[in-house]
Order: sequence, then C-alpha cells, then structure tokens
Amino acid sequence: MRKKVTLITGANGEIGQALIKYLAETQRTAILAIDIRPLDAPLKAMCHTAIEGDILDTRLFERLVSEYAITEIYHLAALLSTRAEFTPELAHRVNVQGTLNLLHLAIEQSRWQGRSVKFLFPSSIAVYGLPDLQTKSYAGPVKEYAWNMATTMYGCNKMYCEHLGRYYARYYRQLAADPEPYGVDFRSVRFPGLISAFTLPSGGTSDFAPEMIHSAAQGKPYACFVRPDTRIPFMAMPDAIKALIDLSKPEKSELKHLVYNVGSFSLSAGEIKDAVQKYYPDAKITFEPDPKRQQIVDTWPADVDDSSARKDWGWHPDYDVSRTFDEYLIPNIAQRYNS
Ligand code: AKB
Repeated sequence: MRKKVTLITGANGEIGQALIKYLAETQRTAILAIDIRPLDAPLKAMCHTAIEGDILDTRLFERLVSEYAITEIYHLAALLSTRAEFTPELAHRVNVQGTLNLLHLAIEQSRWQGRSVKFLFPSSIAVYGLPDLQTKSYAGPVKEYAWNMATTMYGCNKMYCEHLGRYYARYYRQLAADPEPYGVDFRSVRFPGLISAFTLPSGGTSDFAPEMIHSAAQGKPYACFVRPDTRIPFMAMPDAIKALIDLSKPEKSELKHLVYNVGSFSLSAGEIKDAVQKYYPDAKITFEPDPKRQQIVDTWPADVDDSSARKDWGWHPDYDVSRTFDEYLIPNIAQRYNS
C-alpha cells in the first residue's frame, strides 16, 4: 500500500514552514516535504518524510509516484520577484518547468488513484502590471481579470502557471483518442505581500514591510528601498495559510473560478513605518528608494478586489492591520529576538 500523503514543495520557505506547522497541529494528514535545502530538525519532525530535493529532478518524482499516494499538493517552491530578475532563465526553469513537473505528477497520481489530485498554487499580485502611478491610483482594488500585464519574470511565471493549471484541470490531452479521465483539481490564490513573525523573507520586492518590522525589533536601522507613498496589499502569514486551507475545502463544483484574489489590508510604506514606530519609537527608519525595485512595486496594485473569493468560498481575513501588529507580529517578533 502506498502511504497517503500531502506533498509540500518549498517546504523550507516562509509559506512552507507556516503551512507545515499548521497541518501538523490541526490535521491528521501525513506530510511529504520537499525543499532544495534541508529542513531544520523541528520542522522535519512534523513531517512523515522530508526530502532534500529539486523540483526539476523528474527521476525524484518518478520515485515518489511509486512510493506514495499523493492526495493533495501545495506547490510553494518559487524564486520570488527580486531574485528572479537577477537570474530570469533559472527563475523560469524553477517557477514554470518545476510547476509543469508537479502538474504532470498530479495527473499521473489522479489516473492511478481514480480521482483528481487537489493542487493548491500560490500565485501573486505580481501578475498585475499597472502602467503608471496615476492609473494605479485610479484602478483602486483590482479584479482578477484586470491589468494582467506582469512586468517581472516572476509575475510572468505566475500568470503562465495559472493558465497551465487551468489547462491541466480542464483541457489536458483534449484531442487524445483516450480522453483524460481525471484532470488536476487546480486551485490558486493570488497572494499580496506576506508578513511573517517567524521567518524573514528572501528575494521578494514586497519584503520592505517585514524587513522594516524585523529590523526595528532588533534595534537595527532600516533604509526602506521604496518611497513612503508606495502602497500595496499585505497579509499576515496566518491568513495566507487560512486562505490555502479554506480554498482546499469546497467541492470542485462549488468553485466558479480556478484563481482568486485574496486580500487583507493595504498599507503605504510610510504607514508601515508609523505602525512600527508605535511599538518601537526609537526605530531608525529612513527611505532610500532603489529606482529599479521601486519601478516593480509601482506596477503592483494598491489593493485587490477579493469579492469572488468571499462569495464563492467564504474567504475573509482574520487579521486586519491592528490585529496583525498587536496580536501577531509584535508579541511573536519580540519573543524571537528577546529570547
Ligand atoms: C514578492 O515580493 O516577489 C512576493 C510576492 C508579492 O509575490 N512576496
């Protein structure tokens, strides 16, 4: 008998670590974790199996298909927007070919299991590309179908992988003599900038928010790489996990779309500074915009319209700005740096 597992790629990443902790605490699912880097011991102990592996290694997936019954996949591995701009071809390989490898694994598992494998995919506000600040201001909270003009390799990758997911869900091998019996049960949320109290971001262009907060908590000065007026949507990491879990629950037939915006709160970098200095009045926070990274964030929307997610599967965030700082970030970050 193959062991029934939930597969998590990017297990060592910010979302991966938070998801493993949540699943280990709340669900009976056995976790098969994959990351290019070894998992820390406490995280590894929460998993049935933790593999140090590459999502580009198809031989690894051939082995996994023979050993496990993978009922659900959370495909979190990715090179984020800033890092991807230094190695765009590598980013494409990891972000797109890696996702294709996982979708193919899901199809093979769906055939063998006789039912669709659930495939949760974190997309991003990076798929949006507002042409200028005036349009960004007028656009307000954007709908899923608006301004899909990504300006980064990462945003292009996420947009294309949304389409790949739709293809594997509804049109895979559509002309074959033997039609595909079960497509992949692909489900995706477009995340805003995520802020974790327990991990530090790496390689994102929305990272100025968590970097500012964690620097203040360590008493370190922080030079913010965007202007104070720069506004994008953000979300506390617990709500990101809630969105993935809540989207995994409905019957496929209850979901009108495969891709949904999810939002929580929209803040400018200046407002984040004010919120941080409420708790760390001596925090030395300056603004030294990096024109190239600024240009990327200026194409991202000030906010997202998540009414479809609220209507179709009851999405609502648990953490608004105040609760994010008061109950989640400040107490946990203080513990992290003062223990
Ligand atoms: C990034 O900054 O690249 C990510 C994202 C907004 O998807 N955090």
